[in-house]
Amino acid sequence: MNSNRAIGLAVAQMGPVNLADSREAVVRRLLEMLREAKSRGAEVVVFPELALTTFFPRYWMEDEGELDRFFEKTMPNPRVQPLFDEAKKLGLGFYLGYAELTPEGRRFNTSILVDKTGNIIGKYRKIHLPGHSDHKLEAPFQHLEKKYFEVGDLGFRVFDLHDTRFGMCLCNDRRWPETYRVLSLQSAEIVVLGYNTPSVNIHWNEPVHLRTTTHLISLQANAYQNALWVAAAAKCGSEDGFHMIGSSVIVAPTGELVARALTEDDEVIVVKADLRIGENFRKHVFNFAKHRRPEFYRLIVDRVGAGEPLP
Ligand code: CDV
Repeated sequence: MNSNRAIGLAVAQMGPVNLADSREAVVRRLLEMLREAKSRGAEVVVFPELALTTFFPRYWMEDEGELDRFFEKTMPNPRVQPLFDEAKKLGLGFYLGYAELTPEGRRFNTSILVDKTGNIIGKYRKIHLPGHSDHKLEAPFQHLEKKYFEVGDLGFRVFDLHDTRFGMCLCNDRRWPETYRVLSLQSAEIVVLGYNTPSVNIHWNEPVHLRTTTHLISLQANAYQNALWVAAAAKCGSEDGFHMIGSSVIVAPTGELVARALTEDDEVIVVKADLRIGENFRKHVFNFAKHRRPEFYRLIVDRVGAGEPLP
């Protein structure tokens, strides 16, 4: 475990990636933020979900060939290699979200954790896929994660990086308490995640400000209730006219916002995350071994949807 019990944690928020932007151009932006994060004391940098492309699930596509251009068949690959090389040179770890196409032709919304030597030490495939798989002609845009991705098959696992225990998730996962609890039951100290959250809800007339409110509430409540740090990186602003919320944040185990992005552009926020704060909560109010009562939580795993009350 990390002996000084503090780690330089950075979130590298991204402004829009438009359809016409090349991978090379996107990677150049990531490199710039990597260097800035290093100069400001970061040891690990968190990039967004589907960081290498525009948020393509907003577009209806029937042609596999058309879809393929948004997916990475290998990781790293020549277009993304400069990011791995620079991170190794700088001695930085990072988290990166991208669309994964496996050799068997399976598609996942994926994130990886890379250590300071440039090795991939962890992979996560998104479990809570939001949206729909049908073509909603009446909607202003689509949210086709259920069409373009399979449900992740790797579970919620933890990975040790810089002597700190990390858990990963992606975007909609951050709204589900089960995500964090499964990770905190494996002693996660920091949960890292990327997100693309459209400002407009295509299902009902949700006031725009609620998109940011519910984003922050989800992160803050779950950081506190699981005694861990949360670092969340947005891709935001207007991608070809489709706006997504910003408000990338780093949240302490107290539930407090310690850093928050001010713009909807590429922006780096950094904190020295004191891991002892989480240790205190885990020793006392959230001492799981002492206080949890799983015999009363059975419904959480036995039932999926809400049903009748127990007899
Ligand atoms: N990319 C996402 O998972 N977005 C969802 C939207 C659809 C609400 C989110 O939870 O932010």
